[in-house]
Amino acid sequence: MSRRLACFAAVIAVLSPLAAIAHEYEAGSITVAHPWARATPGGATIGAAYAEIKAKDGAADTLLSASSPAAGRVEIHTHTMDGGVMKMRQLEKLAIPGGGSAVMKPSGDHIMLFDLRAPLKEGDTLPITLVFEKAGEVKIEATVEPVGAKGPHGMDHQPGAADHEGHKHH
Ligand SMILES: [Cu+2]
Repeated sequence: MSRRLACFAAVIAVLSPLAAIAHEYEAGSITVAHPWARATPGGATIGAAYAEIKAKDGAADTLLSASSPAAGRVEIHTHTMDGGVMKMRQLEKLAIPGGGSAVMKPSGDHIMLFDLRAPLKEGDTLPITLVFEKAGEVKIEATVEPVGAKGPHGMDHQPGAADHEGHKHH
């Protein structure tokens, strides 16, 4: 049933640009597009959330921190390669370029949730508060997608600026 619903949602997103645009949060020069999180399996108490964060032209901003009533602690993370092993590292802040965006996605930058008070279940929404240097607090609701999902709303990737870069390997 949930699989059917997911497919149905994806079809609506394709057919109706409005449905896709609706899942965005604007505050000042900041837009947070398609925030989503992965469902957590079993008794896992750690989760991750992703989004594209855009800033208007000439209005660069910086993501300073994040919090959620659903988690004891929330950090901004990135993945780095260390001797061929992918590792997670905490970021003190994340730059949002003016006229561009920071794309948080699996295997890249992400919002890390520790001490989840309950498992994240597919179909739920996860409230997160992002704190920006200039835009201040921005409250968003991430959709919870299946365990192992690679993108929001049934997509196979995080939509955003990375679409135009091709597949770069750093
Ligand atoms: Cu992490």
